[in-house]
Amino acid sequence: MQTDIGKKAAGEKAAEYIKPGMTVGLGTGSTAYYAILRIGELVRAGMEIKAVATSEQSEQLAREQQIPIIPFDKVEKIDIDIDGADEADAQLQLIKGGGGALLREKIIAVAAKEMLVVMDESKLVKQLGKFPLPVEIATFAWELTFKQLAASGANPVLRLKDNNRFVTDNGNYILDCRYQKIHNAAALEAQLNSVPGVVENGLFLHYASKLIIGYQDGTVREIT
Ligand code: ABF
Repeated sequence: MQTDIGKKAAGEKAAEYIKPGMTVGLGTGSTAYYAILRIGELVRAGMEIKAVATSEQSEQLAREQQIPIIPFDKVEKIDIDIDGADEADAQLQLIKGGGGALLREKIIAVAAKEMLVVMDESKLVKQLGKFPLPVEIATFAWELTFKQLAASGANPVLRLKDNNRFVTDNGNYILDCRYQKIHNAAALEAQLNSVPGVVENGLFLHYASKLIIGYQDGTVREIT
């Protein structure tokens, strides 16, 4: 697809950083998809790596590509985590979670020595917030958590899928919070984490080591 030229270029560029013997985190989304395909080619060509997946979707794709998935109790340290993003700024602050996998993605990202964020040019923004911030919440009394966030100015919307409440891989709901502009991401993350019903938020402020940005002409730009 025309729109995938940038995604494909970014995903394949990220796979070049994978070296034999590494343990790799495999992200979720249509850009990480291309990294996983390329890593599968490397594995089938004989490269020995181990992998963990950030979602059931990425685990299934990895298995189809014959990438060896190991259980988390066998993971010493993740060398490189390759994952997508919904928005990223030049300070490597991200909004993630459009795919609903933000909790597992953040658990993997924090355990990785390096996080390579693969994206096309449309994801690079001057200021985070135009993309609604996904916030994963407990299902218990979710209406009260909704009201808490609404009162704080989050302008939340309960995420639906096929007219039913979207349920994450972890059995939780997601509120998509329409801030439009996020002026102080660190302060917002602390505020969200202070709400008991909030399980995790889609602000990834301290994890990305490098943005790998693919363009429609097939070129790639990196920001570190
Ligand atoms: C995933 O990648 C999610 O956190 C994020 O929503 C998604 C971006 O997907 P895509 O690469 O398809 O735009 O990690």
